[in-house]
Amino acid sequence: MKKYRVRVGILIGFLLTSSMIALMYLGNKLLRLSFVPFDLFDWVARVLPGPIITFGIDAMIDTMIFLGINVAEAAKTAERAIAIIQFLGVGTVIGAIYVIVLNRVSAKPSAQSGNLLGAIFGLPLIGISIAISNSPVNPLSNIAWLIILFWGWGYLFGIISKGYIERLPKAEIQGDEVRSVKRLSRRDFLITVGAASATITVVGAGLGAFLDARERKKEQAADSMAHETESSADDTFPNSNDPVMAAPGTRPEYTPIKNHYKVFLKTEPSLIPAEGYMLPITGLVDSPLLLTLDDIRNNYQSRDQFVTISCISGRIGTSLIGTTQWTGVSMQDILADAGVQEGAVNLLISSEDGFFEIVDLELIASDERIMLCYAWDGHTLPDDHGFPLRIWIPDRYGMKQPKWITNIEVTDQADLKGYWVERNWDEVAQVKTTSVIDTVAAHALVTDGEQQLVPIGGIAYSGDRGISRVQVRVDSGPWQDATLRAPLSGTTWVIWRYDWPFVAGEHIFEVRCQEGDGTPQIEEQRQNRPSGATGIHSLERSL
Ligand SMILES: Nc1nc2c(c(=O)[nH]1)N[C@H]1C(S)=C(S)[C@@H](COP(=O)(O)O)O[C@H]1N2
Ligand SMILES: [Mo]
Repeated sequence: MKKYRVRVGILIGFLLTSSMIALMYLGNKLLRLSFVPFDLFDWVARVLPGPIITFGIDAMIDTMIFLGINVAEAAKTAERAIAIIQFLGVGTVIGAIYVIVLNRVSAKPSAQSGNLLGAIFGLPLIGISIAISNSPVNPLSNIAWLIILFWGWGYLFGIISKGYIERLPKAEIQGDEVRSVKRLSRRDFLITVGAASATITVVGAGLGAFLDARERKKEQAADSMAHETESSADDTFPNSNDPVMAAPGTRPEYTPIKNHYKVFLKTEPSLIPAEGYMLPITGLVDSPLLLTLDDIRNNYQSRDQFVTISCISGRIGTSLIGTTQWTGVSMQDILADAGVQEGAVNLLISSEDGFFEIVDLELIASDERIMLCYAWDGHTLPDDHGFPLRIWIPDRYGMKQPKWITNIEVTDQADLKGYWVERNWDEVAQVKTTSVIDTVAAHALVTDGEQQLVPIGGIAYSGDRGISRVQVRVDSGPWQDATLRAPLSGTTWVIWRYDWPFVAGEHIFEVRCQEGDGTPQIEEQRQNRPSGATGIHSLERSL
């Protein structure tokens, strides 16, 4: 029997899997059907032990920082690319195994064994996808679509392999004994298969990308309309009269929503349909509640708060931080309605994406600011940022503050841990006070008499503990006090600036700060894990 080479199986696996990914992508963009590579990736990320996940994320982020890539923007893109490569790898390896097994048992490839292969590849993945997918399409349609794809993949694997094996190698065709040259040589056969597969891949992926771009454009247009009508204009801000102006190049004090960092577990953010949404508040309560979004908006006193939120996994100088206005209702008011019973110690908050966290009831009782939030920047909470509801807890990193809340349970269990706490991140996750240099604005010199000054500026942030002092030093000289702009609130970052007497050359700029009560920020370099990064931020500039 003519041998079926493993590398041919690898090639066919690669081609067919690429085409399948392209079709899945198209199905996802056209009809919002599941995109299995992301589901597989999300599932793997959830079941792998915490240290491996953390190692993987760290390695990815270190690489990006090394390459000078904006982490906040690029991290998800990288994850998605890895997800697709992973899936492609699985399909290709399964193809190779098929060939190895056939050779072992001296069997010829066939449609039947191909079907079996498709089932082996597809059934576990269909299970995973149905369990974890973001797809809003009903599961039966998704299952049907995925069965067609995986079955087609396996069937084609079988018959393409069969066709390949039955064709004569090129060398034999060129020999004398060949009677009929009508049959393609193996090489030509593979080229035909490759061309067909490449066509499907390119057309599917291209059409999908086109639809995606169109959808995004629409969303952006809708977004910018929504946020233009809002009077985000600075003159309505509480600090609009402060004469201290940010140094040119400092990040905006109030983060445009589209630039706000996003962190979410899965490859894609969760989507909760507005229709029919209800929040159950259950457990150790006198009267369990089932609240609609309107109940929450209309039946409780609403409160607005300017808030800076940041991610515990950020490094010194992180871009995973942003400021906007949060609107919601005090958790105390809602719990008062439910009536917390004797013995309860924690809230267990669960989210659509499988995320969960606990909040200490004593903390809630001591801080009326803790809110169930339904709006950002005066508008319904954006999907990416947790629609319909998220919680705000002052002075805690984002990891303690679930988005996309689906359930709140009042519990007497004291030893529960949240999603990231189970994965060895800090249980309290109090914000570590930090200061960052955003700009050394050598292009925007100001003159003070004879002297030319370079505006240097950035932010300082301490959760809700205030900032009383920011200091800058150049080339390890003396620490100089910066000027502080009044913040939007006691729970946002503070914009600072320092006008430095210009001296040409290469310089190192450093910044440090103190909290409201004079407590200095921790200057010692500590990595983000487990409790949030500390250390002095510095910039090198040649002027
Ligand atoms: N349901 C859910 N909530 C979540 C997360 C998540 O992955 N799922 N990530 C948390 C983390 S780690 C951070 S830093 C913040 C980020 O909020 P943002 O994406 O709105 O900036 O959300 C928090 N809440
Ligand atoms: Mo985070």
